[in-house]
Amino acid sequence: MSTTQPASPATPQKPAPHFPEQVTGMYILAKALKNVGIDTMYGLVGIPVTEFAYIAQDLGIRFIGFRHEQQAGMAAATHGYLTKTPGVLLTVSSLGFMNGLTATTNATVNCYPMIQISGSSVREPIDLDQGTYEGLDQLNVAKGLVKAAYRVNKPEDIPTAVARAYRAAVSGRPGGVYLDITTPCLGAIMDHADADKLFFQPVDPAPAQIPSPQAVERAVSLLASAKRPAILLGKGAAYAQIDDKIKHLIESTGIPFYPMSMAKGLMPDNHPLSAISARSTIMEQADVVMLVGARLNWLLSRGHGKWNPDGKFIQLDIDPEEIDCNRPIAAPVVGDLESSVDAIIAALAGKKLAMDPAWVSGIQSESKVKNAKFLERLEPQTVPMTHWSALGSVKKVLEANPDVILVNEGANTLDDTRDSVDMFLPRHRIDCATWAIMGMGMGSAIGAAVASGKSVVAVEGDSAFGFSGMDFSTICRYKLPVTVCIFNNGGIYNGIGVNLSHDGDPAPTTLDVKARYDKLGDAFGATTYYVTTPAELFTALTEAVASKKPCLIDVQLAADSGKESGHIGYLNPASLIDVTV
Ligand code: ADP
Ligand code: TZD
Ligand code: MG
Repeated sequence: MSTTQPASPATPQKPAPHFPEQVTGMYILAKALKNVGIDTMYGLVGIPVTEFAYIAQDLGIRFIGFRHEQQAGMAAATHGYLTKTPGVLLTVSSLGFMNGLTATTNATVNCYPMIQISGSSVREPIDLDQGTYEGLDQLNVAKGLVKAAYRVNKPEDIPTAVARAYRAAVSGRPGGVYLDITTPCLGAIMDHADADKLFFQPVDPAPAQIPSPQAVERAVSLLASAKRPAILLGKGAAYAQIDDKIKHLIESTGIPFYPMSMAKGLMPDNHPLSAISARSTIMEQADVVMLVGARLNWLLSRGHGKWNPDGKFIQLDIDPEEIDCNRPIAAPVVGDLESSVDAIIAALAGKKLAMDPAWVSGIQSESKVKNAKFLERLEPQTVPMTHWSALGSVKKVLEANPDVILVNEGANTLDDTRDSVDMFLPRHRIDCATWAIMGMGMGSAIGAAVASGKSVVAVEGDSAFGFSGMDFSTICRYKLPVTVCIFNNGGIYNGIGVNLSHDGDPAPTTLDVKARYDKLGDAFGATTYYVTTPAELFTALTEAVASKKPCLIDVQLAADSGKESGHIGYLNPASLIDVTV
């Protein structure tokens, strides 16, 4: 690692600072990031951030360069989710910033910590709307879409700005933070010795937030009085990395648990207390439900619909504003999950639970019957393949490799994969989550592989893959152990849509059922497969995972496999009966 600011192929044509006595804002920014522990940056360079990326790389920050900023942002967000430290996204001004902002906003919605750092053009002509290069009032665009947004105009403010962005990303409810750094600030020159005095380590950036003893007592009394209690685990619980405490809470009480999609694996899906196959029973019959890092949002019918109208909720969350937002919460426990779960475990000690033993045994026998029935769905070796026959093979391979991280997006491809593939380890399933966005696949797969060093399999609908497909090249360029399976049924939901005008154009949902996606992989030197039977898929995926190299598997499905909107067709306008969702 060099100790002076290095020159780069992109060194701008202006008087250079005298090294090593002087440094630029770019150097201070890289040093400030390094100083707070940032070791990886995802991004896409150009004016005015190219040289900064070179400097950061030279200072030992790994730089993963993408084809599209949105994917770099998805990678940063996933990095943040898996590590509890902010993932960092670097973008250029205007459109680069806007492309990345989608991911930063999505991270905010999903409570993933990340920092988008964007260069921005000279302020004066932006403020006077004089048509400067890539001119956009980025700070004001970002505000309202992210958890916090700051602009830095002076190099001496950079370390403070980085510390503030870091704190904002990881403290309280985590989220996306925007850091705007103007071109003059990046290029400004300071004495090295003066700059060195600016760096500091933020103390305790994500402080514990201890729940009040009364709140804990109220929650525990309610839980203990329940005849049919359930614990609902969300991705906040997975994020908190308190896996042993969650296990202890569940196993010591014997209360059945239901995991939301990304909380699958926090407790093994096949655990005797798993109620994953008894969702309706939990909703309709539980008398007390304890939400642990899960929001009562659309994914849970916002607490309405099927839910037992007389049921009561306990909610453990770090954000006090989340409480009561859809349904009255009888026992809110506001605090960080580690402190809250600790306090609840302590307060439960010696308390007798009123839980009816028939509640657990009922859920267990229901699960047994349903699981056996579900497996029958995956068994037929149907050719051409359906989502189910393909997933029969994917399930076998992934369950034999439980440490592989599964990334998943699509409609039927999402819903059916989530329902088929059991997870056994925490934070091993990453999907399109709260916003159900398409276009997180390649970015999240890259972020997961880089942040964890583990192998990743991305199971992608053919439409979903299209949103981020070009960044498969990034997987290849960085030689990541990622296998991408594209479930090609030729369309959004399926490939049998009919154009009602019959003018020869494809239907709105129709894509390319005959496309050979494997050839895209060939272009970038990946190992590729084109499979048409479950047996071929099993062999290809087994080989691909074992290779720990970039692989792409084109999984040819029948065009009529899949239904409109997967499992959430009821949200379409024509069938939106329950307007509460
Ligand atoms: P899911 O989609 O899995 O149901 P959500 O994203 O809706 O999960 O909910 C996650 C919740 O977890 C958010 O309300 C967030 O405030 C909360 N949360 C995240 N991290 C923590 C933490 N460390 N402690 C307490 N609550 C947390
Ligand atoms: N655009 C964005 C950014 N997010 C979206 N969710 C959509 C559009 C709408 N949409 C869905 O909700 S799922 C989906 C789209 C376009 C793709 C479904 O098709 P697929 O999966 O090929 O990925 P299946 O297996 O064919 O259902
Ligand atoms: Mg499709």
